[in-house]
Amino acid sequence: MKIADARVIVTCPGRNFVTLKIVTDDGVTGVGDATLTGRELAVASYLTEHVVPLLIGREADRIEDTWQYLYRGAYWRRGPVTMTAIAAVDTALWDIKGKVAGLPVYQLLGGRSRDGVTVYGHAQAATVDGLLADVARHLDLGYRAVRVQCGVPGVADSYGVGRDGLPYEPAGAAIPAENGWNSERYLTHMPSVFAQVRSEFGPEVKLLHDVHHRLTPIEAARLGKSLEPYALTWLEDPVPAELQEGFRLIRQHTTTPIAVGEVFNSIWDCQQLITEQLIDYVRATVVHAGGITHLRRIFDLAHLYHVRSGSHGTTSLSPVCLAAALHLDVSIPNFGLQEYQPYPEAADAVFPHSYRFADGFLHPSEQPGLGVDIDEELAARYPYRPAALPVNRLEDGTLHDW
Ligand code: KDG
Ligand code: MG
Repeated sequence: MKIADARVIVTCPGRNFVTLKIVTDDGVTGVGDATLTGRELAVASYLTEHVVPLLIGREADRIEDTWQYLYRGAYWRRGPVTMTAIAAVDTALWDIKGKVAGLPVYQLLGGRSRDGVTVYGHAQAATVDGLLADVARHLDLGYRAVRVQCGVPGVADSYGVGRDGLPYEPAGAAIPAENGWNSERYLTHMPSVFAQVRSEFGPEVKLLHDVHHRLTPIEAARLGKSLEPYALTWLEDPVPAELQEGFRLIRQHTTTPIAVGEVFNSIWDCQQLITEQLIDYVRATVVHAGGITHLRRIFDLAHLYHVRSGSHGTTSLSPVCLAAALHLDVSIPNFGLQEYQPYPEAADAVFPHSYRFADGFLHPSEQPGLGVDIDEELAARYPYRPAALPVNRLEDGTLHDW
C-alpha cells in the first residue's frame, strides 16, 4: 500500500486550519492537522514544497520509518514549522493504519486505560461576578475541571478573557494586536479571585489557571505560594520555558502543581523538566510535537518520572488534532487532563467527527482510524484570512511575553 497523493487544505471556518490529506494507491485516506496559528502558511508551504514530493510512492504503513526519514532527513531538526508538518504526516498515517486494520487508533496504541477522557473547559470573564457565573455554567454542562481566567483591574488585556462575554479567541487581525500587561497588578489580584471561586464552588471541582508565560521564576513562585490554599490542579506556563532549569526555583518555593508544554515541539524541550521532576503535567499535543508517534514518546518518558499528560486543546488546533489526542489520552497510563474548547459551528461542519462530550468526559471515536475527516467542498467555501496572535507590552512600552 503506497502513498499515491497528499494535499494540503487551508480553510477558515471561523478561524484558520491547515490539514494534510494522504491518499493511498488503493484509495484509503488519512488526515492530519498541520495548524500553527499565526504561521499557517509556513507549514502549508513546508508540506507542499518539501514533504509531499517525498511521500509519493512511500509505503503508507511504515509510520516510524517515515517519521525518522522526515526528522533526520531534513538535517535541520526540530522547530514548530518542521515538527507540525511531520505531525500532520504521522497523524494521517495512523488514521490510514487504523482504517486498514478496521480498528480505532486507540486500539493500535494498546487499548483503553480508562473509560473516558476528563476534560477541562474555559471559564472566563472580565469581572469576578461574571467569572463565577461562567464557572457555574460549566459545572451545569457537566465539566469536572475548569480553567479560571479573569480580568485584572488596571490591566487592559488579561490573557484568556473574551470580549463582551464571547469565548476567547486571540488570533485577530493580520498585524498583531498590541496588548498591555502589568505583572504586579496581576499577582495582587489573582489570590482573591481563587478565594472567591473556591468559597463559591467548594473543594471538589478541579481548578486550573494559565499564566501564559508572563512571570519571572521568583514571581511565579510567589503566585504558586499565594494560591496554595485554593488547591489548584495546575498552574500553567508560569514562565517562558526556554530555560528549563529556571523551574527549579519555582519548585523550591511552592507545592502548587506546574503544567508546561503547549509550545514544545520535541522531547528535548521537556527532557530536563521531566527527568528532574520540575513539572507535574506536560502539555505538548499531537499537532505541534511531531504527531502521535513522538508525543507518545514524550508521555512514556514522563511516565517514568510521575509526570502526567495535559494536552493542549484549544480551537487553535483543529478537530483532527483533538480526535487524535483523544486516542492517546484514553490509552496511555499517565493521562492527566485534556483541554477542550468547543469549536465554532462552521468548523464542526468542515471537520465531521464522531468523538463526543458527555458528563465532563470526551470519548474518542469508535470508527476505524481517527474518526474525523475534512469536507473539502465545504472547506473551500471558507478561504484563508491572515490572523496573527497578539504581542504584549508593559506600561512603558517594553515588549513582554504574550
Ligand atoms: O494560539 C495560541 C493558543 O492556542 C494559546 O494561547 C492557548 O494557552 C493556550 C491554552 O492553554 O489553551
Ligand atoms: Mg496555555
